[in-house]
Amino acid sequence: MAANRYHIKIMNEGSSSGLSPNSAIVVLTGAGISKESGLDTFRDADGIWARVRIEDVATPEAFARDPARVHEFYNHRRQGLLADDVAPNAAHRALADLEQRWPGEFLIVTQNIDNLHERAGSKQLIHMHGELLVALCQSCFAETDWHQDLSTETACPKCGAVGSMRPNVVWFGEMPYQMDRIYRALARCGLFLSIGTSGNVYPAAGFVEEARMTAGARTMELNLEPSEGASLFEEHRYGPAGEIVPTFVEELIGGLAPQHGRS
Ligand code: BJW
Repeated sequence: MAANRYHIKIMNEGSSSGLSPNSAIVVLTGAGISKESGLDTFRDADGIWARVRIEDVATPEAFARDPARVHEFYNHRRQGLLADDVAPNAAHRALADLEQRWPGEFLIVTQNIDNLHERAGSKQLIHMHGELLVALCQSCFAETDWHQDLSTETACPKCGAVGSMRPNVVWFGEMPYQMDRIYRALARCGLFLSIGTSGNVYPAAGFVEEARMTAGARTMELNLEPSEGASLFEEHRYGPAGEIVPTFVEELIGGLAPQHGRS
């Protein structure tokens, strides 16, 4: 097996806790990883929730009360995501590189609804809070790739229902996607990384404890500054994701040395 030809030469920060190259890695990402790509975070001083109220745009009740207002909010963000100058940054690219080169299992669980991880080349990826470039029909539940504006007049291309289309995103009070698969991955991971998330929103904010308690995983926070849940992590790196993530990935990959004399 390819993984057996490697051993870990160096760990980080002088940690003696070894990480086998067969170990599974789970990476949780949040809005901070896309900040340097030109997309806003939510809870920073200049973030989205400083301009709009959650209760007006990010709950099923808001959509039922005023769908045009909610469509306007997501149409604006969809147009922003599709702007020419929005592209994956060095942190997205480093994670795609890590996935390609890591011998063990690897999974990114992103809370982000942008498509920057996949544009960087990531394949093992779960969008737990949905995708901005996908529309969901509330009549037939079809999911359709969607790059245009949505409105209360939009017809579902699958069933033809008018006024039943919504952005395929997870609002407060709704169940995030693929939770079973996420908890299975957390239960067997050796390393859990949390990148660019404030740790305010559950269930994502609880993944670090799940990884530590269920799998005994090493846990590391990589963020601009200590998050709400910083004390839950064993290790920390602080700085812009575009700088600290590539550096950490290089350390991990650099620690994979070919072991001569074994097949
Ligand atoms: C950088 C950086 C740089 C900046 N480099 N870093 C009471 C107690 C516990 C739970 C609840 C409760 N009451 C209600 C709940 C549940 C609720 C919840 O968590 N509420 C809290 C507010 C308390 N959760 C839900 O309702 C969820 N569903 C649910 O729980 O279902 C039931 C269930 C039960 C059991 C199991 C499973 C499920 C659904 C949550 C849906 C969240 N939806 C949103 C909107 C999605 C669509 C959209 O994008 O519009 O998701 S809200 C928003 O917050 C978005 C994000 O994904 C999410 C997290 O935000 P994130 O990514 O952390 O961003 P920020 O801005 O908060 O942080 C950015 C960080 O980056 C900061 O730390 C910066 O410092 C850093 N940073 N620049 C590195 N350059």
